[in-house]
Amino acid sequence: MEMTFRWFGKDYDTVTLEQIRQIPGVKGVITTLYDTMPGDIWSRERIRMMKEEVEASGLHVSGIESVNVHDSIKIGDKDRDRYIDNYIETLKNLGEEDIHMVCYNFMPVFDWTRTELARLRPDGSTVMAYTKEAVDALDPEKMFDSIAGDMNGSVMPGWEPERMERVKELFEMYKDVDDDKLFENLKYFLERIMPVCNEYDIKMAIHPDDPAWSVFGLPRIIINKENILKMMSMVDDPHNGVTFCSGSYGTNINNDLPDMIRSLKGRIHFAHVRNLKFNTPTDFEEAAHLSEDGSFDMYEIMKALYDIGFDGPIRPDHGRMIWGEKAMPGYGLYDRALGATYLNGLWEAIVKESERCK
Ligand code: DNO
Repeated sequence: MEMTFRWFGKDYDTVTLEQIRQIPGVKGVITTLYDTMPGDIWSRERIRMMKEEVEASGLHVSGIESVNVHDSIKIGDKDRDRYIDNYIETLKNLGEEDIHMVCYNFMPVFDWTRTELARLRPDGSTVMAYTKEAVDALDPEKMFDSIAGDMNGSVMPGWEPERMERVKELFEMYKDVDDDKLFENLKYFLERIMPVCNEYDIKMAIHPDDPAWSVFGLPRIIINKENILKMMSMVDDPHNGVTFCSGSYGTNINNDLPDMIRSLKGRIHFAHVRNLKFNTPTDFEEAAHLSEDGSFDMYEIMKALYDIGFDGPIRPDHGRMIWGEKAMPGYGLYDRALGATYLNGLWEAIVKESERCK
């Protein structure tokens, strides 16, 4: 595996490339052109500039998170082919610039959803949290307003204000889309992009729906082992793979994370590893990466990745806000750097132990 760090670009991130470079074991960043909209074509020139900027700091681009998918594609609207053509153009341009992993999601309307961005923990850190009761009581149109105050001035991925202004319209557009239809639209999209992914060796890594269940009655399909295996077989191409995100699949306590990892051998192209702490089955908060701080056995997660021969990029995921840092919720420097170091430590121990037992 290769330890990486997510970076939103210098105009959007409080963390600098110079800081990332000093995190032990981190050589690559996962980045994006954050100012592009779903459906835009990413030009080669802009991709090259992004790469050069990252490389000038001594790091390299390990992959993209995300090239977002236009709603017309998810809905299966009549203009979807135009947007798929644009997506293909972007993939080609990324391939030409030697970038080979693209994370994306197929979630309707909202990307990941939390009900609190700064829940105070007993140690004084703040974390993102989710309670089902809060979602049930909330009008989806008010979702953005209810969390906007805690964004620390950042634009959070999937929660761009321009998009949130259109929530009502978006809900209307998705009204005839159920799980089956969403699966069909995903299949159509994947079948169209696979030839270019093969030609340029671009590994597509779908991000799970977070949380891994339907919110506000919207269909959500990338939520469990059964569905993800269905997706793998419906377009059976090694370039059709997943981002294994422990914090997203782990929202559903019935998902056995190490078992899911083992069932996806060869198809995990990217890993997000983080821990959650469940207070009740419907109330969880994001913990430190350390197993003891949350509900997951992080050793078992890393061991499963090792056992399937995972060799793609991995990154620590949402961190707590600690040591007075003010940053995009989940994406500060300090706690994610601690997470990277801890995950690297687990990995080193697993590798050495396994080699000793051979
Ligand atoms: C949240 C992220 C997601 C993820 C997208 C992938 O912090 O993990 O926003 O990047 O769903 O497209």
